[in-house]
Amino acid sequence: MMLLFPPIGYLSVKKLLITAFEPYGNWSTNVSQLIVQQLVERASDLPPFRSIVLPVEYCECYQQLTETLTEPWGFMLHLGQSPGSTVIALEQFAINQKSIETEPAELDESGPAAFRSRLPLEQWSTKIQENDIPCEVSCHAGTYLCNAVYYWSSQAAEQTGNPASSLFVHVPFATEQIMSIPGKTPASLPINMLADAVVILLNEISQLENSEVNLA
Ligand code: PCA
Repeated sequence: MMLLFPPIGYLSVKKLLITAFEPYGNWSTNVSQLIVQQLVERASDLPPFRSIVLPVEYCECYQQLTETLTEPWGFMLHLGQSPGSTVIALEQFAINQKSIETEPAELDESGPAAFRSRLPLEQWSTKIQENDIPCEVSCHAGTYLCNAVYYWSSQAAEQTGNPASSLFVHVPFATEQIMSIPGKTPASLPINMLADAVVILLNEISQLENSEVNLA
């Protein structure tokens, strides 16, 4: 299935940022990066976007992200890999906590305990499911870098007066990514299906009212 982006929504999205992560742990690729590559290939059918690939290390990631977030983005869509997951997960909460590869601690001692998404995630999840792609709204993005990026981005969105301009999406492995792994292969979905789901989200994002996300 190749989804075409309806041109009507294009004009409203002025500055769209999509972030992915570098490979980490035992994996030589990160599905978020593979999806961005697919989006770049489909760029002529999509609204203009800029993509960055973040390192999976707290300090470096924070530095690179905050530097990028000094620009006024209309929307920030963050993608991350969720090993073992069977569905695309639209994350509802970013929590002020880190505990993986570091001592348990708050991400920001003076920050709020959590940010809750104000986007119509259930509606968006249904849209994706209607295209036969497994998707759900997930409570929160865990306590690793994905959650940290969502927290820092939600904080930036709040500070710039566009609280509904950030979303984190956790993505299962792509089948193409794990086929060569010896032994029992983990759960996965085809890369085209994962990219299609993100295209559906971009379509929904582009249809948000300007007043909701201040895309101008
Ligand atoms: N997934 C990890 C960090 C980077 C990524 O792609 C996470 O779920 O936090």
